[in-house]
Amino acid sequence: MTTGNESVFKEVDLNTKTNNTEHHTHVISKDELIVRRGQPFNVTLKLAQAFNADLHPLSVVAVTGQFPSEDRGTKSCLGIPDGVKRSPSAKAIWKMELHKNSSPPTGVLILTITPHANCPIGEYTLTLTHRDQEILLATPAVLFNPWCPDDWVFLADEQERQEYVMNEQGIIFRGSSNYISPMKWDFGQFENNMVNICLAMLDVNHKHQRNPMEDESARCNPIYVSRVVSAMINSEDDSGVMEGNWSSSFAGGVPPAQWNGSYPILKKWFNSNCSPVKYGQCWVFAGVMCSVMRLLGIPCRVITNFESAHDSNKNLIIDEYHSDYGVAPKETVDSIWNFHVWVEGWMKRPDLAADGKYDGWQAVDPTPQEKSEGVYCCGPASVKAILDGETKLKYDTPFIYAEVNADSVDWLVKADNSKLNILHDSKIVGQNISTKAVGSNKRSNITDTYKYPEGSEKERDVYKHASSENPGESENVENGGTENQAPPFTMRFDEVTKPMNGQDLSLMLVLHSESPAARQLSINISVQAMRYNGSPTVNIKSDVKEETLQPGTDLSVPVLVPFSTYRKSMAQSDSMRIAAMVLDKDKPDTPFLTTNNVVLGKPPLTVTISGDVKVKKEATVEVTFKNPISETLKNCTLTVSGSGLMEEQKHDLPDLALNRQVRVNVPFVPYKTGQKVLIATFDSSVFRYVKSSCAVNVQP
Ligand SMILES: [Ca+2]
Ligand SMILES: [Ca+2]
Ligand SMILES: [Ca+2]
Repeated sequence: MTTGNESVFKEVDLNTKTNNTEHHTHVISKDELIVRRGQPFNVTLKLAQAFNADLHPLSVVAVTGQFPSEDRGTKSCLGIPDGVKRSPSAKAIWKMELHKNSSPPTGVLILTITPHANCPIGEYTLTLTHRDQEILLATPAVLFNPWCPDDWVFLADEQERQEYVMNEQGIIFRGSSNYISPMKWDFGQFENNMVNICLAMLDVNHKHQRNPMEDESARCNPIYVSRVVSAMINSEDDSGVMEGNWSSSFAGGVPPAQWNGSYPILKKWFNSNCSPVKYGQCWVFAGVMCSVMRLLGIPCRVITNFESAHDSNKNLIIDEYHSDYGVAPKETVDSIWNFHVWVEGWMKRPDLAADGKYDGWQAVDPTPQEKSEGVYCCGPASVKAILDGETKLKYDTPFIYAEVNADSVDWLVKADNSKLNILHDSKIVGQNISTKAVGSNKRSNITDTYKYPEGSEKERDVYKHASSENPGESENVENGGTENQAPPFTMRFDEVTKPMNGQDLSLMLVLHSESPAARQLSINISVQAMRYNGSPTVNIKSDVKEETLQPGTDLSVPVLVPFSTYRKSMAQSDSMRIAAMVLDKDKPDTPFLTTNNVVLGKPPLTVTISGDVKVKKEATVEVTFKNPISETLKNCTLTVSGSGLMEEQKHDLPDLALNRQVRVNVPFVPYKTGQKVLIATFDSSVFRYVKSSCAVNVQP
């Protein structure tokens, strides 16, 4: 017989190491129980006496959130034997069984507990009752489970799960469609405290503030959770993670191009009581979102779309205006970005179709661009729905459809304010849609998952369908413009040498005509420094040339932009837009336009680690950079970081004269084993954010 004061419980063992390993969460923690839904975990309970289920049953109540409710799936009542009373409309009921290795006569019980495959994610409290006594059994975090066929985020392929859930390193592609440049990104989703950081993000989200009971219940749904995360990554409307800045001044914060990974950003946000971290641009927002999604257990990848349209007035057309004869161009609300970055999350979409037609990758975009239901967030939009032009389907499908497949219309605004349509291009928007390949650092081109091939009849059919279905269409194509005919000659830009920062830029404009007559042409070539979001910063130069185009032969017009001419303008810019406006003197009213976005390459930064690297043993990384220009580099800094390897370190370096090389040795002590990546960034007055990286295999 037990007296009132004697505990009936002797010991609880959460078997954290084994459970976490089986739930693929051992990389997050070996001390705290972190499990995935739809999959059992074992807790060992030692009782002071023999266990007889019929005489003295045992029950467990699992709850999450502030208002646990069986009907909302935020409370589950379990028992051995399973005789517990439940609400008749209880949702997402967990399971509990006695493991066969239990020994009831000696009071040693192994409880096999399975969170329902559709239960809300979050931190749970499990309270156990036996013989009128109660103990706190466990406080596991429960995450989504891509390994569980019943979970909406189930992903069948193990290699893909390793990439899209477990990989802490990735690549984000940037540049322009002709100059695609890979950048290492350190997701660091399993770094210290990430479970708390990501769950805190759900707790401070605007929907939770408004209705915590409903919000906590809705965390069972990856569609809901990814939409909430897309709102919370930006600081608009809420206490989201990051403030965007597309200006040329980043005072009071870190310039977006300086970040190398998500964890320093998320940690800073969490430690500053959810004050926004300054500053982000699209790839930073997307990189941070991917980390949060992977940590929560939603398979996720970062996507880059080149020549990405921003269709502000939702008519699936990008109107751009060019000035003529000194007329200021009409302010453009639409724009085409050199590139734009978002993420895709992998999940089922039973809300869109019963047959699973729209399951799979869903585009979600955390960059604050347009409000959706009153808040800066975007998606999830089914990639399959975008491919089919099903713009009626939620969420924000017309916006993402336009990013990858709007038509582009260029207008010339004349002195009398009339507009002339100089280019209607249905092929330019949405080029080389890219993501890192599974299991390698290669680039995978996934353009065909978003649209049918440009130039195909199917692509035009889908465009027409998308336009007719588009629920948000506010404005049709502007009238008043004169349709232009296809140019009677071809135009393209060729590289003479590979464009490199620090060297003169040399291109060739090549024109070709097959028509019988020679043409007298007036060619206006302008070079503008641009931000990657399509906004011009400075006019670098502009030339007018008179040339004769002979039938059947190429006319090559050299374009030379000396380093001394572009040096200052490009320090604050991302690309150079070279545009040629060509007039046939016999038809002076119909100019033709061709453009090319050039992204300058950067001089090399070398990062090397020699010898074996062991966990908790000091290692050294060597970083070298040589100044290739005849000018002293000032304000030189070196930043090194890498999750599992070191906290971010920033070093100020001396000025660097011509032909001088800087060599820096940075010691570090790795704290996690496995394949890691060390990223270094060199910054200076001329060469901004030169990045390089080095793979590190940290041995036990
Ligand atoms: Ca926000
Ligand atoms: Ca538009
Ligand atoms: Ca198109």
